[in-house]
Amino acid sequence: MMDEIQYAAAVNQIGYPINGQKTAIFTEKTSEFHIEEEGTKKIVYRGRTSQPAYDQSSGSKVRRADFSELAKPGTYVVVDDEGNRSTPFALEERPYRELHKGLLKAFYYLRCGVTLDEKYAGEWGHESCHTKKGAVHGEEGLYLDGNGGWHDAGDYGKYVVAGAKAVADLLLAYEMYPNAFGESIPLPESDQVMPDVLHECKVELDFLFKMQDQRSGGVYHKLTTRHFPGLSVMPEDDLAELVFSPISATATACYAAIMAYASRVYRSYDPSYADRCLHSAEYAWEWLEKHPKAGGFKNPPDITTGEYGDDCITDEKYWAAAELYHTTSLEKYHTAFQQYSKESFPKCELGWADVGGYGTISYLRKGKTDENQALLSSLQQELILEAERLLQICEKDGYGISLEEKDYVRGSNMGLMNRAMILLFAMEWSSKPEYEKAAAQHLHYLLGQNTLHISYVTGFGTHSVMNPHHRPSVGDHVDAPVPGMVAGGPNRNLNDEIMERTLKGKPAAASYIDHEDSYAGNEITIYWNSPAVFVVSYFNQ
Ligand code: 9MR
Ligand code: ZN
Repeated sequence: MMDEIQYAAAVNQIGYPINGQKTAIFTEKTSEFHIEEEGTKKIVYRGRTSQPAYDQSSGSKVRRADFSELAKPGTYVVVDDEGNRSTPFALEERPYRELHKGLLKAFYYLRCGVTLDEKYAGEWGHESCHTKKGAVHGEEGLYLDGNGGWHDAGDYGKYVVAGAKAVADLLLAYEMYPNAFGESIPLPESDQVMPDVLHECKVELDFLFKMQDQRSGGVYHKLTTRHFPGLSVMPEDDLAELVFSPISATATACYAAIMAYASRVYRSYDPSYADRCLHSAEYAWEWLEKHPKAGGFKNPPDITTGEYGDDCITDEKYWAAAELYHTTSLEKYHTAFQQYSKESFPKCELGWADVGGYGTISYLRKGKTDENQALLSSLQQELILEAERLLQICEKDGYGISLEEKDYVRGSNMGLMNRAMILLFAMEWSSKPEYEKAAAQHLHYLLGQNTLHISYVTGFGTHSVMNPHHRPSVGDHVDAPVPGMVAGGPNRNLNDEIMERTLKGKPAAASYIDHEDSYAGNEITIYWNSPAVFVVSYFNQ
């Protein structure tokens, strides 16, 4: 089935907004195509494809087609001139409503420390997990509560820098595109007062509070077992001792940033919660001031779970200063921000390690004050330049996205969604329609318009990821994976055994196997879902 499909046009398997850009990608042979209504087979559109062009990342020649003119709602298939049929897709006013809720619901499925009831979790429910206190590494006899939050990924660890990126994307999505969040998912906490996305982020924020050392303000890097459990171990059966890894500067700075940000967002719903967020952010900042030389995190010798190591701490401090300044308008944070901004690090990156983009966007969104004109415009300029650079890559790419061959590395789908975010940020200061169109291509790729014709979101699309490297999806005896989760995606470095064994010699964009053992290509994480929520929010307003 999969082989057959790969000769047909690659499309966004969910669909396209009526007023959006609609594209399909063909192999080099097809020059004419038509579009049929799925049920009646009535032909509603005929078109020609572009000339074939070599696409470096997929190692093949492709032709593009744009059928944006077709604006009649319905379910369609694209048929090429040899009769090959694409998967069906919808043209609708808002085709991503369910997808948007599904991507957000994934965070609910990743909740730790609570029972996932059938009422909300359906067949993917499980008992509560990881509820015991954790031992503080290096402090004999000290045990602390670390209940709650989200499991990070395919594993059950809880890592501060990863959580901060995920919450930042969700809060940005909510603040920038609130209309996308009108519908309830629903969650156990859903009420008519606060949008579900803020309820969900609160789950993680409430956990993050517990990661702060009350004696110093510093933040423990992570809370995990010492080693990863087996792949089919359900969360409630993962009973090894939990350990708070030592405080790190990156965790502390990301914590200060996300708490300062949260305090703005939650203020109108719960002022005392907002105060608590801000006080703890400032306390974390004090720790950073007292430990100017603190370096990146390294796993202690007895711990082998994810390291989330990072030697450059300037971007984390830059982000923290930006959010604290944005929230408080205090000159000391502005001074610090200006100071850090002079150093050289990427100012438009949105990863868990390179967080400069969050600092930049926070500063830009605060807007004009009396003293900051020059820095404001230079950062704006930098963002636009980055968007322009990405646009140029899109123009050369066969699938219209901004990943180059070298960018298909572990978590390439995060790179994909992060770059779409940058294009959408740029729209705020230079509303070029090309930015929006390019961002849409990134989403189309994620949902099936790629060389493998696969939707990288579990449960969404005709051919979507079925075997993610995600422990509950492996261990729960349910055939279908937990839905709404974004897989890491193609990774030309083939960093796991199954990739190494089965994908040698494949082009970069085809370096992917839908296999549960493929942690370097088929894992899911909170911070691969979160930028997808952001991007889908834009297109779901
Ligand atoms: O995605 C992360 C990758 O970039 C790093 O090289 C790797 C090693 O630290 O960690 C990856 O993140 C994993 C984390 O360490 C543990 N949870 C699952 C993450 C996704 O694979
Ligand atoms: Zn858990």
